[in-house]
Amino acid sequence: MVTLAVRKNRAGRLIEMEQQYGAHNYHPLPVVIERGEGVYVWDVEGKQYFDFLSAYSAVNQGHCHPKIVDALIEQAKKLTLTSRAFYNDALGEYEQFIASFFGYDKVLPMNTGAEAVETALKLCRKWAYLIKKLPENKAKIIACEGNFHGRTITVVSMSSDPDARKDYGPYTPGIELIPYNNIEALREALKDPNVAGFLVEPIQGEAGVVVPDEGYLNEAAKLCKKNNVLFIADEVQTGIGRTGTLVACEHENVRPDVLILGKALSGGVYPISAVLADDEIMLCIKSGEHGSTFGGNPIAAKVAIAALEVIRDESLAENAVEMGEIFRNELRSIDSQRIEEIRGKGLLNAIVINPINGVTAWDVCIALKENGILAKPTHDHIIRLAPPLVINKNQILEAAHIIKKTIEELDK
Ligand code: IF1
Repeated sequence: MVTLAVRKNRAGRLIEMEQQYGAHNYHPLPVVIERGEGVYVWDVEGKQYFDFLSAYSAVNQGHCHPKIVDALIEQAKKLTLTSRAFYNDALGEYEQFIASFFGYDKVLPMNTGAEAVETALKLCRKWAYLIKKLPENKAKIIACEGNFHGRTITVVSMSSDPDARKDYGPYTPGIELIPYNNIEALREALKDPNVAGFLVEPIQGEAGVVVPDEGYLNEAAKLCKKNNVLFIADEVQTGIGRTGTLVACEHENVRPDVLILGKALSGGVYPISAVLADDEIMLCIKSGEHGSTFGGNPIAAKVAIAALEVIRDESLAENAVEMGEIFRNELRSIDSQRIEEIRGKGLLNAIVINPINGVTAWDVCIALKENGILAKPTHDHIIRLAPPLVINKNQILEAAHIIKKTIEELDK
C-alpha cells in the first residue's frame, strides 16, 4: 500500500503511524493534509489541492471560515460545556435561531449525523405510540435500499450494503427496506397500519449521488401524510445549501415532518447535528427520555449560528446552483468513453466511470490528486465531486479543466 520511496519522507511516516496505531476501518487516498483555507487544502509537502470532497459535505462554507473559527475560539475561551443538567447562556439563542431558520417549532441538538438519525427514529417511535396509538412494540420504519444514514447498530440494521452491515448482527427489528425512487413500492409498504415513519435521503449520497425522479419526494410526502406516517428527511449530506437550496426537499416543496441535519451545520469545525420538528411530534419525548452529554453545548450553539449565517450572508445555496450548472456543463463537454454519466444537483455531483482497460474510479482519483484535485470514489466506479460552496467561477472552471486534462491523459 505504501511504497518504499514514500516511507522515507514525512508523509510516509505519518501514513505508517496511522497504519500501525489506528484501526484499519478506512483506506484513505495517499495524501496527508496539513492546512485548509476556502476551497483549498495543502499537504505536508506544501502542494495545493482543490478539495472536491469537502469532508463529505461538512465544509460547505470552506475550510477554516474565519467567522466560524472565531465563533469557536471566542466561546471556547469563555465556556465549553455545562451538560444539560444546567442551563447555559448560548443554547436558547441557538435553538430560537435554528428553529426559525428552518421553520420548525423546535430543535433537538445532538453531535453526529448517526446520533441525529437515531434521535429521529426514537422520536418517530415515541410519536407512533403516543399520538398515532400503535400497539406496543409494533412500530415500523420504512427506509430505502442503497441508503446511508450512519454507523450505529440500528442504522446499519437498515443498510443494504454488506460492507456496512455484515457480521454486525443481530439487527434491530422494526425496519423494512423498499427500493429508492419507487413510489409504488412506498404505496404498497404503507398499507401496513403499523408503519410509523418513512426515512429517506432526498439524494442518496453514498449510493453515488442518486438523484430521484422529479416528483418522487413530493409524492412520497403526500402518501405519508395520507397514511398518517412521518416523512423523515435525512439531510445530513444534502442540507445546508449543498444542492442549491437550504435543504434539498425544497426542490420539491416538501416540508419534512422530521428534518435531520449534521455535517455543514458546523462548517466542519465541530461535530454538530440536529433534529427539527413541530411541537406535536417533538414534545413526545419528555425530560430524561433522551439526551447527550455534548449535545447543545455552548461552543456548538455559537458555531452553528455562525455557520448558518455564513450560508445565508454569502448566498452559498445560490452560488451552488450557478457553479453546479457551469461545472456539469463543462464536464459534459469532455469527449471520452471513460465517462459514462455526469449527474447531480447544485454542488453535489458525480462522475460515473466506465472502467476502460481496468482503470477504476480509484485510479482516476489518484491521477486527479497528482493534478491537484482531491476526490474520493464510492462503489468502485463513481467519483463524488462536491467542492466547498464558496468556490467561484474561475476556480470551478480551473477544476473542470484539470478533470478534463486528467481524463485525456488516461485516454492516451
Ligand atoms: C464515514 C458516505 C458521505 C450521511 C447521511 C447520516 C450520516 C451520513 C446522509 C452519518 C454520513 C458520511 C460518513 C462518512 C462517509 C460519509 C458519506 F460516503 F458514507 F456516504 F458523506 F457520502 N446521514 N456520511 O451521509 O453522519 O455520523 O458520520 O456524522 O466515513 O462514515 P455521521
